[in-house]
Amino acid sequence: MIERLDELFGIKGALTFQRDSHQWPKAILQDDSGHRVEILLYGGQVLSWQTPKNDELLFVSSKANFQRGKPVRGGIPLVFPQFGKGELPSHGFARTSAWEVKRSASPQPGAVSVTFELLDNRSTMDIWPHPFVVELTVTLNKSLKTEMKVVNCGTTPLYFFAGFHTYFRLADITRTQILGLQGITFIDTRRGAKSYGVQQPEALIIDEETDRNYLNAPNEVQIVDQLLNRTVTVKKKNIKDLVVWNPWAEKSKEFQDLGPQEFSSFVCVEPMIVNQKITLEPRQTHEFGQELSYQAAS
Ligand code: TA6
Repeated sequence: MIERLDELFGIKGALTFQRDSHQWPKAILQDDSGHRVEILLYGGQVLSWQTPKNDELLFVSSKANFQRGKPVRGGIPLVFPQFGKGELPSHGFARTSAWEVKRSASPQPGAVSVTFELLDNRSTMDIWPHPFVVELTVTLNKSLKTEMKVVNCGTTPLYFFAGFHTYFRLADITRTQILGLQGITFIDTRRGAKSYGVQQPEALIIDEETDRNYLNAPNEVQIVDQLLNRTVTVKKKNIKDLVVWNPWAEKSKEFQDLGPQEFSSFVCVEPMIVNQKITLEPRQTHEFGQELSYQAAS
């Protein structure tokens, strides 16, 4: 399989395929400035985004599950067609499905992109009786872009929520600021409650369990890691809302796939279609994405 993927989609010096330590197929992208990204075909999940100095910008739990049918905690889990808990598995089935490689490209010199595809299948139709195509395109060109395209292949309208549940690696969450949300209304969804608030200070500093859906959020926010002197910028496109999540110490105990102290090493900043579902008429398409970039201490 790996040889076949390399033969069909490999790009010399930019895109290759390997099996990870769990023997799961993954794509490895490298741009000409030495950035590196790894993407599992399982879940279409980015698990690593590294700087040319091999600094890891994403967080993956040391206790992450690598068992088919279970989500991998970390990197950029895809949310589709449901956000959170509901009739479907938490955050939908995209992140626990097998994606196929559809195409690869070098869109401009030094850049590389690979597109994965998920189609409806017997198991999705059993729980979500809608024919669909979802494409995920990952592009690395110093910045990291993840873009999804959803196509309604049925004869009735398709309703879905979706987004990118990105885990950003931090030196210490108490020395981290999230900028760009001042004045934005959010829903506090901790423990299922639904209370509203408005982001008062310019800098959101997380010092307790935080689970907020920021509504109609700005298209650009910054995550400032003061210890590492590194700022990551999250830009969203065609996505209205932004979720900020950290379970903190107590809630972390509920996750067997998260170490007890690991809450201090990540924050999830998630461009998310969460407050209003998307409605797609038959044969209609909806495209949306995020672009991640960073400034590091020289
Ligand atoms: O995005 C925030 C959230 O919905 C939290 O409420 C928490 O459930 C988190 O996602 C993790 O969900 P997961 O299904 O990946 O354990």
